[in-house]
Amino acid sequence: MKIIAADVIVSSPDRNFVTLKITTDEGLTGLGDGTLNGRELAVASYLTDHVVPLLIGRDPHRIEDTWQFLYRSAYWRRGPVTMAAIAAVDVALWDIKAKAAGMPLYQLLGGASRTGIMAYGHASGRDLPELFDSIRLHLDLGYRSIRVQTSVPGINAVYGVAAQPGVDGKRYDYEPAQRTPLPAEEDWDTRSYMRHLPGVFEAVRNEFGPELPLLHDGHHRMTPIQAAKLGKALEPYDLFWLEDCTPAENQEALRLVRQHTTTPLAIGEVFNTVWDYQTLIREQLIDYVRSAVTHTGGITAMRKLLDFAAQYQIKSGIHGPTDISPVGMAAALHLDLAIHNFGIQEYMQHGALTNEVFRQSFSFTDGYLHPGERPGLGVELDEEAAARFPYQPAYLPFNRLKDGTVHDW
Ligand code: EZ4
Ligand code: CO
Repeated sequence: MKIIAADVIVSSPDRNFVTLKITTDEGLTGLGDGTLNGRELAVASYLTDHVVPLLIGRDPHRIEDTWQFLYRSAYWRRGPVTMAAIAAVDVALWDIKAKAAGMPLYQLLGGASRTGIMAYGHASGRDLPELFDSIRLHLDLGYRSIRVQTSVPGINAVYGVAAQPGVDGKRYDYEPAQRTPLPAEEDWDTRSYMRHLPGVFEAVRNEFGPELPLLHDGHHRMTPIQAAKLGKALEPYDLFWLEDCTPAENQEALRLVRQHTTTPLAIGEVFNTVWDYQTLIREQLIDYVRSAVTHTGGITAMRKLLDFAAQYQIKSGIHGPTDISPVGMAAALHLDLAIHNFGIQEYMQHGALTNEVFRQSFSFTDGYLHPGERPGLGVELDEEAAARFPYQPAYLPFNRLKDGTVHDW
């Protein structure tokens, strides 16, 4: 088999997505996701201008060789743009291989290790009644694990808080990228946040009881000692995890956090290779790996990363916001089903327009996802629908402190 075409499709139904479609001389096609929120066109160009010409004529079955070729022949290694582009190719090739085998992809990864994939959803509120409503809405949607994000008195706009939770048919969850010509400016104060958050978790536990798995995302905003203090303060509320408590480019920072708290730690949605985790995994400084298949070099690289993590009883918590396309989500679900050290899967539901462009075949029943039994990833791209939604510039917001200093968002 030979690759005869590779097309990059940028479409913006509910938001921007970068999709790679690889076509073979035998008529099989494969899809890969290269969406990098707010920097989509950089990946599209990397693929169109620098990768697609290298793919024509290659044997699509040689996935490992193609991965190594793209990674090493560029000379310039790592980085979100490069690794998203490699991921798009890698996932498209796995889609083709599984279609050629006539099997759902998870079968080629070793088969199912479980019957369903536990998912968590995003609840949020500006105050406790709104937060409780949002948690109830998510329980009604079938979620059995819930991420809790809250507004903070004195801060105007906080990451993760949906403006209109569950009303009038609008999105019930949080979509951070905004179709604005400039990034939106939000504000932040770590001391107010740290004072407010434990009381919110206490109230949620009192309302919903001790069993419900609760998660929280710190979104890289604390210093190590602040993160240690927050982790300790949240211990009575038995979190499933505290995510991205520090920026963690400095992996050693997590040593300090770890010495002070038994709250489980999850990190890595902005990482893109196993090297970003080397100290974190070897020294057992985290409990969950948060990378997205889409941003970490695809199935091939994620499998190696998660196998490394497994040696230390560290589990998966694959990134699954709406800025991962249905193609990237499907790749995550096949991997989740196959690996032994599965932890939990983030699942924000895509909007109606996105589902018009991407025909998905996964299921979500009683809180558990399953990728389905179609050969390959199980996702089809409707290119005519995709063409109806051209690219629209959109940016993630950023934070400034009260004195104007730029802060992690
Ligand atoms: O802010 O994917 O845990 N989930 C997250 C996400 C990220 C977005 C950024 O594009 O932190 O909501
Ligand atoms: Co996060």
